[in-house]
Amino acid sequence: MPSRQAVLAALLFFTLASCARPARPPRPDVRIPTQTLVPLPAVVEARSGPPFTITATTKILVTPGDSNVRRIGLLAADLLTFSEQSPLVVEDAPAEIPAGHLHLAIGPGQSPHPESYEITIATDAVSLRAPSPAGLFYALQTLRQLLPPAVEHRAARPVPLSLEPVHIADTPRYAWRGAMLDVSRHFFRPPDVKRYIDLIAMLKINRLHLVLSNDQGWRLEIKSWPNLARHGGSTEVGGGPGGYYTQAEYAQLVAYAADRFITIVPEIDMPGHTNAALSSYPELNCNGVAPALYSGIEVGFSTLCVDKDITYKFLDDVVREIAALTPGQWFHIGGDEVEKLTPEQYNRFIDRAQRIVDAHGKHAIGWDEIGGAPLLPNSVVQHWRPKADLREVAAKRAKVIMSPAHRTYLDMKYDEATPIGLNWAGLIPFRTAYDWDPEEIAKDLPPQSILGVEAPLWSETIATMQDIELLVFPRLAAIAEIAWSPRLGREWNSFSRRVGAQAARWSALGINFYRSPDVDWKH
Ligand code: TNX
Repeated sequence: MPSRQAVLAALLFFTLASCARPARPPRPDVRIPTQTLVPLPAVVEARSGPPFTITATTKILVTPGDSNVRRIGLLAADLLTFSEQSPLVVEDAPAEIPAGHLHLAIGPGQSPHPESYEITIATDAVSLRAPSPAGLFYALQTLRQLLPPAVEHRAARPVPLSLEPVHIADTPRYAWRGAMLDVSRHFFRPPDVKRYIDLIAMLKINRLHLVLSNDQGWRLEIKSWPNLARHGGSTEVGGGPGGYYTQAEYAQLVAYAADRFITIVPEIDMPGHTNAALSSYPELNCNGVAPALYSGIEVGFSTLCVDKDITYKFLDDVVREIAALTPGQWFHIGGDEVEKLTPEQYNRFIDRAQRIVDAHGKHAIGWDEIGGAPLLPNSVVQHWRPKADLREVAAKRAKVIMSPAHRTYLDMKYDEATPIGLNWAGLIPFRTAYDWDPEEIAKDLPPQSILGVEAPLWSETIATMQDIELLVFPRLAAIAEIAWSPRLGREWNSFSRRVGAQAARWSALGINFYRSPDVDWKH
């Protein structure tokens, strides 16, 4: 018989234990596999047994008949091939899957979510399964992080490659997992944008919002208004030569992103932030006089002439041409920081601009200032001002993308010593970028109205790819995990350990990441 004291102690223990900890979903196993995974998958279970070993005869077997799946198969072969001479073979999977190979399958799994996936690694077989190619692509990103970082050095792959047995079942928390790149303040050429796409794809980001116009530059060729790019694209912050994408180059970026399951979201900021357009066409100005090009970093001084018909003809042409080049559903109209209009003028303008976007088959997105204007049912609000009142947006039942500046603005400095970046929204050390949750910040919004999270990178102080990488890595990993991983089970100590494990891979990829003192970097 246990003593009365022991029974009481046990009772007390269980009572305390159950009070102290709210019910949590099962935590992913924190043995070897998860320690390298960012963002954290929903479920990770280590399995027993010897590892699966990749040899020269290992095949990649793919569900037949889908060119996207075959393409992902080739990416897998590229990742796992250890001899330049004999790439792993990619083949249509037979009805009976033989042992010894990797199987990439389209098929139903534990979750119907199209971006979900499952990975099963056993001693004699590896299977990646997803309801759609996007899920398979994410499975491959996870598999990549299960391989030693040395695989990133093509010529010096460790042989043999092996994978520890594990089962992963993963699905994203939010549909919108965005990164934003401002190519207007400083222009970035297509090779830089492609590298950016490659890097963000590793974190399962699925939207790239490109800011294509601003006071300092117009960055996309518009055939019906050629001076926009030719003149409006001819400078940038600091007075450099700027530049623009031809429509063919833009279409290539869209396709490059789509191959990595990233949707390009173009932004033409209006009615403010329009000096480059106003400088290109005098008739867009209320007084008919074109201002000079601008290469400073002030905001709020420019606006389209909202009472002229030509303004809406201009917008219709611009939106039509860009919409035709952009398969994604969204068109971002900016709408931020307008100081030269009355609220009535502003709201009327936003209403018309939104209808133009709608007429060209896209959903309008605007920065949170548009929350006061009438919104169409499909319009989306992007929350950015830390103190913005979201109650009106909630009442209008608009969907919201969360980009609170004091957490997600990648152009804020990490600390006083960061050589580039701004600080108007505060310093954002790495941990600050991670330790928050969209539902907590958006208390006035019903959780189901939160479409997802996006991290903007404004480029007033950013001129090179090295600059981009310094500010984006590691903070985008924090935003990606907030956007992808279940809220419960996500915590700083685990996250910082897993990010520390990326150091060797990021170094191998030549990423100029910031070695935040918040992390114990493994090399
Ligand atoms: C505010 S965020 C802006 C941008 C600047 C950025 C700099 C937003 C909608 N407007 O025009 O580039 O701050 O951090």
